[in-house]
Amino acid sequence: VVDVVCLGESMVTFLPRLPGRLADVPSFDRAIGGAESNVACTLARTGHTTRWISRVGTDGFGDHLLTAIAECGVDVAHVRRDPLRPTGVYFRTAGDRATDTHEVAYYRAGSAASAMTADGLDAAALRAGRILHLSGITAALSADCLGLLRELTARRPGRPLLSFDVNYRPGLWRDTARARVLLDLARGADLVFVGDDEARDAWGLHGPRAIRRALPEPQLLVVKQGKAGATVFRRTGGPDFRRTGEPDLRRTGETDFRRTGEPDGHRDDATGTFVPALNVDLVAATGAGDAFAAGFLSATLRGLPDRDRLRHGHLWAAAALTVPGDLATPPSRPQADRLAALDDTAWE
Ligand code: KDG
Repeated sequence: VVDVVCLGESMVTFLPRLPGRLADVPSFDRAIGGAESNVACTLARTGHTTRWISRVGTDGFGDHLLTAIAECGVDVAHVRRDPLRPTGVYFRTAGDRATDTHEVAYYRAGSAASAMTADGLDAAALRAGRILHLSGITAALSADCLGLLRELTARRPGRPLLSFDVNYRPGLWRDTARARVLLDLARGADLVFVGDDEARDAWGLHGPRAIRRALPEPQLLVVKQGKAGATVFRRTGGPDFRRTGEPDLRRTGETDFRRTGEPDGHRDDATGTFVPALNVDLVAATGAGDAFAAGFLSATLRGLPDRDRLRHGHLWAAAALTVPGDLATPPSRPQADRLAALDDTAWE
């Protein structure tokens, strides 16, 4: 069994050598990007088994993505090649560090990945993970991709634990009203990551509690609050957690169930668990959300308590915030465990 299967579009990314507007930057360095493959690569770098499922063109950019992602230790054997459609690419500027704003230019309309459908993918390979990780970016790529996400987020017996990062990308949603579909998709997941800024911009929801009220279904809801930190809400017991059959989560749930002593084993945690983020010198925020998700998922696979899951998320995000590209080397497991175990005062 693979620890985490990630599905989504990846692109060859062009990062500027110099700051400035897209109109002025003279040269770029090639890197790789793609929220879901970032999660797969980051997890693989710390020893988890991961698989990335997608489609790329038969062009050189497709070759490069496959090689680079496989070099991180990710299984890419189930990525399909499309001879008729290109691999997506995108360019971005270094942006303004103070405001963390940058320009992004996507060249991905009609890409190989935008033609992903459930029929065109290997269903057994998709289901083979303890966790299947998806993101809302896929929903914006095409009607086919939205259909695929709808299918994968449908609550069906025997599916893997479903992790969903909302990843609202305004540049991909011409019509903000359409982004409400991300809320429906998130409702089908067991574990959801969402930024409070994304929830405000895409759904008009303000603050962690309002988000939880609108999204009560996921067993775990993680609301990222930018530089302040993140809050996790957990629903213990109940049919959802029994259905997932994910061993570490079940163990945690049973302990909580015995402690709460509620007859149906169901308890909503209305306040959530908040953990402050680390203070870092920001280089580029791109990829930090993916690193956060990878850290949280790693700790989840290891059955760590919620507070430590958030701490691992923050630690891994800090590594990504301090490099220009999407991918950073996360702290080693012993290092991360040592830092996550520091007492609360060190984390304030
Ligand atoms: O999370 C980082 C991603 O946003 C970046 O790699 C590009 O996947 C990407 C996207 O679609 O924006």
